Amino acid sequence: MNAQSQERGGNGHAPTPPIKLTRKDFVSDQEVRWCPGCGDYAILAQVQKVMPELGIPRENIVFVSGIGCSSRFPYYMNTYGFHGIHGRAPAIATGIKVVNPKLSVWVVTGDGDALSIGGNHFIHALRRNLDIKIIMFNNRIYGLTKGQYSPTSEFGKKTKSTPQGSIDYPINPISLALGAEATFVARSVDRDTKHLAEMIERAAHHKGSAFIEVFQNCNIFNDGAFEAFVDRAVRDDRMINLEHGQPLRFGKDRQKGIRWTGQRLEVVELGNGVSESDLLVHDERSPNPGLAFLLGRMEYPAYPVPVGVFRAIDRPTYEELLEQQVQTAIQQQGAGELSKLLHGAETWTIE
Ligand SMILES: Cc1ncc(C[n+]2csc(CCOP(=O)(O)OP(=O)(O)O)c2C)c(N)n1
Ligand code: SF4
Repeated sequence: MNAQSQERGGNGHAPTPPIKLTRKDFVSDQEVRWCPGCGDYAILAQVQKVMPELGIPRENIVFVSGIGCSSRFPYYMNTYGFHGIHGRAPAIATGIKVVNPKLSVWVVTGDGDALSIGGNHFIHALRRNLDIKIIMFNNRIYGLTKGQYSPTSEFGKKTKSTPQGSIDYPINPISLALGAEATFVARSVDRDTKHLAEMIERAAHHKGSAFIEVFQNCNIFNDGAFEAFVDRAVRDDRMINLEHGQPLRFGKDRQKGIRWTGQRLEVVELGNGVSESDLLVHDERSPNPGLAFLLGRMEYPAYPVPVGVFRAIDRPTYEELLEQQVQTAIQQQGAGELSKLLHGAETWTIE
């Protein structure tokens, strides 16, 4: 933990006395009930690894979820937790954060939970910029209900509920989060443990709503959904790591890059008149999300698939603005009395 994060309680909150916790402190006594080989284990392991590094006492941490395999997550964290109802974790998290802003509030959700039944709640949690962290496990399927297509399943996907292939166009979660004005948007992969830990840590230190999409393998109902580009043998050529201030380079020998033609993004080989200075430089702090949006649209095989932080900007949080409004109202009109309000002039007696 750096000095600055220690001073801020690791999450931009009120200072807390330094505490020394380990990964084991965050492992609960609950039996983990995911299928052997599920990508959820790797994500759980990275969250449990990062948590002690934040220096936040466990009693100040809450994990909130909806319904799904991924949403069993709060049981496995030795922190406070709330296993909610399908799609409504952002609403529960909003309530928790607003009444107790010093808490570190995390939402764990699946692509079905967040983007189908919970789409509306998801969008508005991001738009309001509450200081909550949303980790979305994207396996492009409904796992818990045994393999129906989800809002991120690809067009034509054959599942138990789409035996002739899905005729729904999928949502791109990064585009959606950016469109919802999220101030922090990132993506990682379950098996890339180092990168995933880095993204979780970045999200934790971001002051405002943070969204991480994690490509997660459901080895039972959608095995290998991301294999075409995450496989170790090909990933260097088929994925690109976004790094702030760095030119967009990728490939085994970093011989390829992304250039802006003036109209669209283009994959180029370096050499033959193309140099690094021709490549786009990633700016995660741009106030305009336009470029981040274009990067979020890059898909294999036309483009390398980006991971990393697409956007990280500063904006006052909802709970800060709310507190300011309350204090201003108190200064202008006094603290007020609930009983007076309830029995004020505009009440009626029904007889
Ligand atoms: C109101 C309501 N509608 C539907 C369901 C059934 N249901 C439970 S989990 C789920 C989808 C889970 O998929 P996802 O969020 O992608 O999570 P995963 O299990 O893949 O981790 C559905 C439709 C429910 N529990 N409640
Ligand atoms: S059904 Fe899929 S997502 Fe659910 S626990 Fe099993 S492997 Fe994981």
